[in-house]
Amino acid sequence: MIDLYYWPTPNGWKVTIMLEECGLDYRVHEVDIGRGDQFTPRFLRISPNNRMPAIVDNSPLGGGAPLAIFESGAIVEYLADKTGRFLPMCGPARYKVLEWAYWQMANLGPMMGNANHFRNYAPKIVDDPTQLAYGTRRFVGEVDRLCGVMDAQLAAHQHLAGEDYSIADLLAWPWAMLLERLIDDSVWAKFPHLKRWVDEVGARPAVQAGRAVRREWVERQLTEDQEKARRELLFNQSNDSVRKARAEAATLAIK
Ligand SMILES: N[C@@H](CCC(=O)N[C@@H](CS)C(=O)NCC(=O)O)C(=O)O
Repeated sequence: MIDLYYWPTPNGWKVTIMLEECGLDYRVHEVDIGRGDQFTPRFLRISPNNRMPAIVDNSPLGGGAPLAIFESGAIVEYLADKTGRFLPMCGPARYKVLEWAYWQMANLGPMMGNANHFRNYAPKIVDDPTQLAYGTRRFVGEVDRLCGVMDAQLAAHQHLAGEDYSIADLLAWPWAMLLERLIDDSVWAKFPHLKRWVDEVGARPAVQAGRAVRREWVERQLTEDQEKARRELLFNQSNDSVRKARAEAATLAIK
């Protein structure tokens, strides 16, 4: 059994999609990042970067004590190695998949996250709109560039790392399918091969099941005050936000 520490966001869906694709048994634990669950010592013991998703595999690959892993890319790569699915075990094809998996982790996710921040959250926090122009242009421009990278690859290949569906696709899809919401629907006319792939991957039953896990948690309506507190918690962090809890976390066992 795998314990999944989760909140329904693109990085969380990568892991639920992989768990569904592999048919693994898992138990979902709520990490409400707007309420501050990511700062508790118990969670920091598993995920020292105070970010979800994270897992604890109680029957880890290779045996031994329960294994805690944080970072969605590392979790998905581990599950691929554990099950022998969606990532070749060796040889050039493995590195082609890893190339695109790491590309997603270092590029598409962070750039879309920052573009979303400048477009949708920062205007509610920063009073002077001229302060937002540079950041918005920088990150929305990077997202546009990255869409071009994916579109060219998907014009030549069925999937991101070649002809086969792999962890590269299921890591990139949860972000890519949000492009329309981040930019607008003109994005698909500009990147038709990307659109073809978003639709095909999105039609997979495991992708739909993974995307739906605990969807109701984010459908709860927050009051204006709760929204404000959530923004304060998420966008105002420093080392001091976790220093005390981290010290306590060091004294805890994984389970
Ligand atoms: N690179 C990390 C990013 C994880 C991440 O940013 N998670 C966000 C939600 S999508 C989070 O936990 N945020 C909590 C916070 O900002 O305190 C991964 O892919 O696992």
